[in-house]
Amino acid sequence: MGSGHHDGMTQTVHTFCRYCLAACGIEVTVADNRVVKISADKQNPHSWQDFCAKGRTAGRLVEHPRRILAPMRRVGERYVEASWDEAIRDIAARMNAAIDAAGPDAVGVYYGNPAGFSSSNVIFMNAWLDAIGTQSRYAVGSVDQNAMHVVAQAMYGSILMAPVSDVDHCDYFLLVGTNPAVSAWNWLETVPGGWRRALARQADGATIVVIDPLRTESAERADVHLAIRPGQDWALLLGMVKVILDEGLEHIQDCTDLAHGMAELRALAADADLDDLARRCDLARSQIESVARDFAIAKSAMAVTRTGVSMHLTGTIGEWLGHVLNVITGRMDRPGGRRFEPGYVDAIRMAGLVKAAPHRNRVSGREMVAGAHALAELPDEISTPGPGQIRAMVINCGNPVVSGPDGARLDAALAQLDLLVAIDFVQRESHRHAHWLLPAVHWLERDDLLSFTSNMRDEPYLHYGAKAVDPPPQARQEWRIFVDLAIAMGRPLFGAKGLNSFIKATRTAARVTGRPGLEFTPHWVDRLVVATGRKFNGRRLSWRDVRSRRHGWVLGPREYGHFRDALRTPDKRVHVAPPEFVERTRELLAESAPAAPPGYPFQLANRRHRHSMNSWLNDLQGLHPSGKGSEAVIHPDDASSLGIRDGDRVRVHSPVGAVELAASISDQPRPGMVIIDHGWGSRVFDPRGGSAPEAFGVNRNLLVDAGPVDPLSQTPALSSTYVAVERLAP
Ligand SMILES: Nc1nc2c(c(=O)[nH]1)N[C@H]1C(S)=C(S)[C@@H](COP(=O)(O)OP(=O)(O)OC[C@H]3O[C@@H](n4cnc5c(=O)[nH]c(N)nc54)[C@H](O)[C@@H]3O)O[C@H]1N2
Ligand SMILES: Nc1nc2c(c(=O)[nH]1)N[C@H]1C(S)=C(S)[C@@H](COP(=O)(O)OP(=O)(O)OC[C@H]3O[C@@H](n4cnc5c(=O)[nH]c(N)nc54)[C@H](O)[C@@H]3O)O[C@H]1N2
Ligand code: SF4
Ligand SMILES: [Mo]
Repeated sequence: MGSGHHDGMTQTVHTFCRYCLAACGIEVTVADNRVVKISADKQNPHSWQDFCAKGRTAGRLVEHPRRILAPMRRVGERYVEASWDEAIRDIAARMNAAIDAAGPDAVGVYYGNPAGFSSSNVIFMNAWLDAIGTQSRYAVGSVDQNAMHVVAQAMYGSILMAPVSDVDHCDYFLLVGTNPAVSAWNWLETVPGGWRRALARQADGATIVVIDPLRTESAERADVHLAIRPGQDWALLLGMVKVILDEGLEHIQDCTDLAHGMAELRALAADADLDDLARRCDLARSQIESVARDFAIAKSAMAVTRTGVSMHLTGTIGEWLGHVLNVITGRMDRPGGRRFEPGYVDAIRMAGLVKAAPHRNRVSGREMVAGAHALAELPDEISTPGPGQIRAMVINCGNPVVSGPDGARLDAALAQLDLLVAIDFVQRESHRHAHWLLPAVHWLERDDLLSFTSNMRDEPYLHYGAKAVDPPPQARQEWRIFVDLAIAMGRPLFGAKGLNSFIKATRTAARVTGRPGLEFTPHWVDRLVVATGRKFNGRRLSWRDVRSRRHGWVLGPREYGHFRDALRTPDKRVHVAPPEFVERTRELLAESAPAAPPGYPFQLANRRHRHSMNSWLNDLQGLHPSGKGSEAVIHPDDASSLGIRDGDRVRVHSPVGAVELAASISDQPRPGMVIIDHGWGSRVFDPRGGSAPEAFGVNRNLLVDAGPVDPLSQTPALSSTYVAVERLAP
């Protein structure tokens, strides 16, 4: 078992929570291979401070009463347990048949957010996809962070160049589309306890500005809260850039030496009209002017943009202009701004080694973003006949029917597949048509070294995530499933001839000699990463040190001065006006100001809860005791004009779907907005017991049209969909 110590019958393991990027250090008390208690590891020098109820109750998911404990094969409307041999053989044969009939793209994958919290999952999934040679790759990015990848590529030269926030020195926080009081300070960068640290700065005189259509927990504590019209951050941020450039408040040195494209940026700002921008984002011109001036003249400042900016048809432009604000006011690589953290491995260089061939989808004609196609396109690629049609799929750590747009359409498409394989702990909404359910290993049951997020931490930090308990005997890590599938399909991992034979040889050697250590595991990759990683104090890290630092390891101080060197643009400058962004902004400026379409006067807003993790904890007993959490939150003015009272049943509908739920009256949303939390409406099935599925709330993404997407990030209007609301007869 992992690092820990015994004390009579119980054992204590120090590791970290892998639900979100905060990666809180935790102390797990274990008895008889069962989790007894999880608490914050206060000896963790970096990352225990966000510790929350999700981490505290992680043991309950491990012991989920409906957990899948062995491979299960669908027989009619039931599932029966099978051996791994049977599962791998059957899946491999059916996938090979699909490929023989229609080519490699007939086999596809969707991978979700938790895949990124395993050190081996994505690497070996890609090895298997490369073995097949399929381009049918779909990822969660298009309903989350693609805008950031697109902007990072265009401005800094790498999709992974994610500047970290230097919270402890910041005097002016401009937080746009983020609710760190609930979600923790993380999205491709993480500052442990970031919100509390920002509040500590505020107590010392710093200003916190929150831009959010909802009066969130973070907005409540802000010095300034601007309740912007959703999807219009680009207009506010362009207005701020304009004020700063017009009034000569920019950082001359960085605009001259660091930025490339200032002339184009100035031209764009000059052509925009501040009153027009103010109308678009529904803020007063004077409000835009004053935040712009305060931001520019603050001693130190940072703009932070997150999912509230990205989940719109304008997301990439909003994200881009947030970065532009930081660059032109001299906030990059300076105290209190956004730094580059080199970490212990150069993940940006590693990402650069992956050279995927450009690929366009046959129906939409769109290219991949960050190595994957958009979830919005998946239904058409399954249901449109012809070469390249997807016939077999794996869902790896995902619940796309709930997390993506127009879940009903995706559900109908998944039902048409010849083969659907789900790798998960429980059978959720997106897995209901699965032919095979494969039992996954929870992070409490596996070792992880998350080296590729090394650049995303706000200080050089390493933590070897030890497992706390052993997994159920039949559960398997994804890497093992993908390796076994490639071998059974007779297709070489990574497309590299000889690798499958080598892995098989290590297995034989381990069996014959009785030394399990000879068998290939992803730890070989971890060790290689550490052995070739950055030096600290002139020395490379040793594997033994990595394993022995049970509470996590802060490797050195936070340093400035690494940003310029990390840039991957050919001229080593930040490209502040990529032509495709400028062009798209001009298109937005030419469009008329946003207005609700006839019949759908409201906009659908979105919230996260401290006790939810996207769609996968809402069924956990104890975290949501009342089952509450799925309601339509309506502003009192709107409620009174619709004749809706607190607790009334309402129907919320859009041109693509409808949901029914209880109304809750609150002035948290802007008038004209209805909040329905994301992540609910996923049923949990019972493949072992065969009892009825349990339902938890409604899926608000059934209302989101998958048709229109941001052309740059391919993200749909998850947080600005127009809807109608009506009261249902009691
Ligand atoms: N309207 C709206 N839509 C949204 C969002 C929003 O705010 N509003 N948020 C978006 C964001 S930011 C995200 S990240 C996505 C999430 O979208 P997804 O990643 O598609 O969905 P999750 O809800 O995270 O579901 C993860 C699934 O993986 C399983 N799982 C967890 N750990 C493991 C593991 O180690 N192995 C395996 N095999 N399975 C595992 C869980 O049981 C669960 O079924 O949703 C997006 N969709
Ligand atoms: N408790 C909890 N923590 C989480 C997660 C979780 O599900 N639960 N998910 C994790 C994941 S996967 C991610 S990606 C991060 C996300 O972290 P954040 O991006 O901070 O996520 P949210 O808390 O949803 O905050 C987004 C905010 O944007 C606002 N917003 C919506 N539309 C607009 C708009 O047009 N303009 C502006 N300015 N604001 C808008 C919303 O009202 C909301 O308050 O959180 C992580 N942390
Ligand atoms: S879910 Fe909670 S405990 Fe786990 S890493 Fe995120 S903030 Fe920390
Ligand atoms: Mo996310």
